[in-house]
Amino acid sequence: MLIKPDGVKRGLVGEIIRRLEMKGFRIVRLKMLQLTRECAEKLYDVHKGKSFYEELVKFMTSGPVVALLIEGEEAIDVVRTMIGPTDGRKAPPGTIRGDFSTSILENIVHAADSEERAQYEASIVFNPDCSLNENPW
Ligand code: FUP
Repeated sequence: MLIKPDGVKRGLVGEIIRRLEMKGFRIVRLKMLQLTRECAEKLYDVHKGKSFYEELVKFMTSGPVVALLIEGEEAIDVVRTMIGPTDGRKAPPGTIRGDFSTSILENIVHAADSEERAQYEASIVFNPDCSLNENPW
């Protein structure tokens, strides 16, 4: 899971981690980093060529993000339910996006949608080469 630049800027890191922990998930790795363009592109490889791709990569590299590796019962499906649908305007209240976003692009969080993707994404965000500056502050 990633807390995106808007989530970090708006001071929602604690609230998001609180929700995950209250639910019963374990945070097994956690890192703040600013993604390099190359790594943001790898992260969103499936969207390459789409109309919003450039804007998405720009946004994801615009500030620090928080990367979380989460463990727990059916973590992928349950976390996806907790974050809600992509568009913050359509995400129901009670979901992270539904409670904190009115945008499809700036939607606070990302969560992997399969175990394979979770492994792929973790290998990117926890790789020191993907961090523009080990201490973005
Ligand atoms: P999700 O799995 O809910 O994060 O959504 P997607 O993989 O479909 O999209 C990834 C990101 O691309 C979104 F978080 C924001 C961006 N996006 C847009 O900006 N516009 C769109 O129409 C679709 C996605």
